[in-house]
Amino acid sequence: PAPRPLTATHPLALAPVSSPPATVDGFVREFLVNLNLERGVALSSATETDKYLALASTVRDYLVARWLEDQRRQRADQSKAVCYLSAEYLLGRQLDNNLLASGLTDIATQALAACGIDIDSMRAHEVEPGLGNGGLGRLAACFIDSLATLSVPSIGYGIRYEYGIFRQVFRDGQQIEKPDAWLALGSPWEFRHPEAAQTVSFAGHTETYDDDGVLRSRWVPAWSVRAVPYNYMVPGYQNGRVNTLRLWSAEATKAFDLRTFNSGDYVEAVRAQTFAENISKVLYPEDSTPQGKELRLQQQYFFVAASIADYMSKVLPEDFDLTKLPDRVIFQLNDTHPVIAVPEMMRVLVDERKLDWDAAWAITQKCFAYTCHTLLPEALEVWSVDLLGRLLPRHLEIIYRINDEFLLAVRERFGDDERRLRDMSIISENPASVRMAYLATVAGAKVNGVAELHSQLLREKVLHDFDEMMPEKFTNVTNGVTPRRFMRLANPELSELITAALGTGWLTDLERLRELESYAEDADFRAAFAGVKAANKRRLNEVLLARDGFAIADDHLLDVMVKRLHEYKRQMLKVLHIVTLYERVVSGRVAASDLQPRTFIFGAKAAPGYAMAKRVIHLINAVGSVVNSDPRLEGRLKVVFPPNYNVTLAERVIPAADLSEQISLAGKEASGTGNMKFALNGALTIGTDDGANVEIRELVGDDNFFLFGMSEPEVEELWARGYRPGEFAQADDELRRALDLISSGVFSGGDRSTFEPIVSNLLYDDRFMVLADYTSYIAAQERVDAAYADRDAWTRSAILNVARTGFFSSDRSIRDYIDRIWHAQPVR
Ligand code: CBF
Repeated sequence: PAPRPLTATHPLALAPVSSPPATVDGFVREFLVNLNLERGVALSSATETDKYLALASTVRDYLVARWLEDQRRQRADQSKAVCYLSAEYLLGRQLDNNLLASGLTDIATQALAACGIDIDSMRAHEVEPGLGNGGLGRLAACFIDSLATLSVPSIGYGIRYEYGIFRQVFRDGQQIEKPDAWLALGSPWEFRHPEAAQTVSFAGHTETYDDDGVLRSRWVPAWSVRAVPYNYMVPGYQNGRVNTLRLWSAEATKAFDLRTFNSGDYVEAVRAQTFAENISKVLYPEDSTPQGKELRLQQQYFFVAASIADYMSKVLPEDFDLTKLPDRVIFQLNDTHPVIAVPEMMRVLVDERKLDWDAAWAITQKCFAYTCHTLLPEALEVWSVDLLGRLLPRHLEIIYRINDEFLLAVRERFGDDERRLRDMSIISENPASVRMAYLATVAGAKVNGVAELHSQLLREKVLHDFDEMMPEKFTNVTNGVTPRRFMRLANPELSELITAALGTGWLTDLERLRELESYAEDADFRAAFAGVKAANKRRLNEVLLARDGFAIADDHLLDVMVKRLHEYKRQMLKVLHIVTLYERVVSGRVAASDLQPRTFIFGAKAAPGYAMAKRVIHLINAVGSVVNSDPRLEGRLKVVFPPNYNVTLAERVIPAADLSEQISLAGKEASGTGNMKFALNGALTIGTDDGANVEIRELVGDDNFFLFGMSEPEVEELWARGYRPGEFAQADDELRRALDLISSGVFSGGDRSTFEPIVSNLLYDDRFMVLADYTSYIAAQERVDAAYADRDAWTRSAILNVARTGFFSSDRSIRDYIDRIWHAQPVR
C-alpha cells in the first residue's frame, strides 16, 4: 500500500529531527557525514574550505531541532513577537558564536582534534558577513542575540546583500574600496527558501474602482521582483532557544527570456534578471549620511514589503482577526531605513484586506515603534516626492493622507500656528520631500533615542514640536552590547578570571560584574588582571604581525580609536595630539625619553564619497609613516592603522586596549557602542560628555574616566556667540605649531597642498569644533600619562570600569525595550 502522508499533527511532523548526540564521538560522526555526503570528499583529501563548511553544517545540525520546534511553537502560540526591521546586521563570524551558544565548544575542539584538525584554523577560515556599516548594524546583531538569549519570540528581517561593506585597502596611504565577496566560499549558515518567496512591486500608477458600492484605490504596479528569503539561526546563549534572522535576496520574476536569447540578444535576455538582482547587490556604503539614491529606496521598500507580507501570510493564521494584530506583533523600525513599512502596512490593510482607513490607522499606530540613531540633521532621511511618487505612487498617496490628518490634529491642538504646521509637516516644501523621521514619529507607538543624552536632545531639539504635542510617545533605551561576543569570545582570559572570582551566571546577568569591585582592592587579582591585559596585547601583536606586519610593543600604552571615519567623531583631534607629541620632540622642547611610550591604533572606514574623511585617513597614514620611521621616536611613539577594520579585528583590538578614545563633539554622537565594549574589557575612556559616554562616566566615576571638552550646552553657546576657530589656534602655541607642521608638507613629502584642505577646513570652518576642544584634550592626555605611570592604580581603575559597566549588556537594553515599548513576554 502507498505510504500514508504525514499530517501536520503527526508526531514526526511536529518534531521532525532530533539533534545528534552531544558527545565527541557523535560530533565526529556528524562531521564526517557532512564532509562525505554534503561535500563529497574524504577527510584525507578535504581542503580547509571543505572542512570549514562541513564543520559549520555540523554545528547547524545540532541547532536545527530546537529551531524548528521554536518556529512551530511561535506559530501555534498566541504570544506577541518582535519583528526587528533593520537594513543592516553586522553579524561578525558565526562559528564561534554558535558553538558557544550551543555549548559545543569543547566537544567540537576535541572532535576536530581527533580528526587531526586545529579548530583555530577553522575559526580563521570564516569570512565575516559585513552586512552593516557600523554601530547601527552591529547593534542589530547584538539585539537579536539578546532577544534569543532572553527567549523572546522574534524575527529579524533584513537584506541579504551579495556584497557587504567594502573591503578597505590602502594604496600610498589612501583608502581604496574593494568589493567584499563574503559569499565566495558559500554561506553554510543560511537556508534558502525559494518556495517562501514574496513578490515585491514597484512604480506604475494608482486608480480608483467601485468595490461593491465602495470607492477604493488600488495600485497597478509596473514591475515586480521576487524576494527570496534566506533563514539564519539565531541561538540564545545555552538556553535552547533558536530564533530566526530572515534576509531577503532579490531575483527576477522571469529570470530569462529564451526568445530574446535565441534571437541573439544575450544582454537583453538577462536584463530583467540583472536589474532585479541589483536591488540586493550591495550594502549602501553610507553610515550617518544617506543620500537620496533610487536604489536605496528600492532596497528599503523591497525588504519591508517582503517582511510584512511574510509575517501576514506565513506567520499569522489565515483567519486572523486583524484588529488583534497589535497583540501579536510589534515592528521595531531600526532608524528611518525601514519607515516605508508604515504606508506599506496601511496599503495592505486598506487596499488588500479592505479595512476602513481609521481602523487600519489605529492598528498601524500600535504595531510600529521607531528608534532614532542620530542627531545629525543630514542623517535624517528625506525622500523627494518626485522619486517616491514614481517608485511607490500608492504609498505617496497614503503618506499625504496621513499627513493631512496629522496636520488637522496639530491645528486642533495648537490653532493656526503656521510655523508649527510648516515645521511638523511630514511633507516639506522646496523641494517637496517626505521626512521619514517625522512619518515614523507620527505613526509609531513609541519613539526612542539610544542614550539618555540623545533621547533628551531628540525631545528638546530634533523632534521638539512632536514632543510638545505627544510627550507620552518619547522614551529612552540606552544601547548595549552582547557580552557573549564582546567578553566571552573576544576576551576568554578575562572571562575565565571573572568566572574564577564570581562563579558562572554573570554572562547573562551582567550587573553581577559589580561584585568585582571588591577585587579591585585585591593585589593578586590586580596582578592577574594586568596579566590578562598583557596576554591580550601579545595576542593582538600576533594578529597584526600576521595580518599587516605591524608590531605592538609590550610596554606601550595602547591608545585606540576605532570607529567609522566621520568629522563629528573627530579623528582629527587624535591626529593633532600625535602631531603635537611629535613636534615637541623634533623641536627639542621635550626629550623623547620623557614621553610615555604609546602605540596609537586606528581603525576606520570612510564612506567612499566622503572626500574629507578620506583625506583624514590619508593624513593618519602619512603621520604614521613619518613618526614610525623617525629614529628620534623609536620605542616611544608608534602609529598603527590596520586596514579594513571589522568585527573580527575589533574582537582582538578591544581586549588589548588601555585607552579608549571617545572624543566626538558633545551633542553629535547618538550613543556609541564601542565605548561600552572598551569599558567592559577594562580600557579607561578619554571622552567628551557625549552619547553614552555620559552614562559610562556616571557609572565608573570621574576618577576612572578622563573627561575633557565642552559640554553640549557650551557647544551651543559657542555657536550662538559665533565660533571663530582661528582664534583658538592663535591662543594655543602648540596647536598652531601642530597645524603649521601639517601645512609645511612634512607629512606629504614636502608637498604643501596635499593636506591644505584639512588645515584650512579646521581654521576657517571647523564644524565639529576640533580646535575649540584641543587644549582641553591635550591636558586630559597629560592626565592619562600621569595616571598610567602608576600601573597598579591604573589596573585598579580598569577593574572598576569592568565592574561598573554591566549596565551596558544588550540584555538590559532588550529588557528596557520590552518594558517601555514592546510589552512582549519571554517564552520559556
Ligand atoms: O545606535 C547605534 C549607533 O548608531 C549609529 O552608528 C548610527 O548609524 N546612527 C550612531 O552614530 C551611534 O552613535 C549609535 O551608537
